[in-house]
Amino acid sequence: MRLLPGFLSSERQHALVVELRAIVASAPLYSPAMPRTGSPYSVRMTNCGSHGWLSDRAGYRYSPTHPLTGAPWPAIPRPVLDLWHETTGLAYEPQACLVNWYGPEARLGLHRDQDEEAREAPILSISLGDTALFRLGGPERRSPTRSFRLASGDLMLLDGPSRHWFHGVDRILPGTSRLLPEGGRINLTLRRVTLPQLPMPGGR
Ligand code: MD3
Ligand code: FE
Repeated sequence: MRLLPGFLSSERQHALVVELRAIVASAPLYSPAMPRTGSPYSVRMTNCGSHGWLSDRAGYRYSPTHPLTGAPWPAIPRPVLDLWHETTGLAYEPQACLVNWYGPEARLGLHRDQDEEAREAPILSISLGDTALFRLGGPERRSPTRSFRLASGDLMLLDGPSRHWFHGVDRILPGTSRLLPEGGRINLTLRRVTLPQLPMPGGR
């Protein structure tokens, strides 16, 4: 795992918020439901990219369209794609950009990200707005965990073994950022879903 605290200047953070307001205008935030029980998450979500992550009574999956509007997800904005290439050094693009919106009471229970066919592709997380108390465990649910804060402008790159570790958001620390006038936290999670084409030896 690579934590990149303060990676984004305040100008870059503001530019991302402008892009996100346009995304939310065409792909509105919604409250996903937990598999089986159907109880709502406290986090509201939307997506951009070709593959949007969904949770509902039927389970978890990637979908090309918004569950309420039926429209294709908006494209991942260029500045977000630039961050992926800049931090991963990879030539292939991410396909999913999950937008998680946390109000002051929202949290995300301990879980693993395992709905992707591209199991070894890294995951990039971008934090904006209020600071989160984040928990990172290990390969088993019972593995020891450590907690740290994710502040506005911090990036986290999950690569290698940490890609498969348990993690969650214990709580938001309200009033810790002035980036979002309405308060709250936005996390962008960039993922590759299908296996990337392997580069050919010798290129072309
Ligand atoms: C550690 N989101 O959407 S991002 C998720 O802050 C999710 O909204 C959290 O977990 C959030 O699935 C955490 C950081 C993150 C993302 C993927 C990971 C941490 C991770 C995968 C493995 C280990
Ligand atoms: Fe996750």
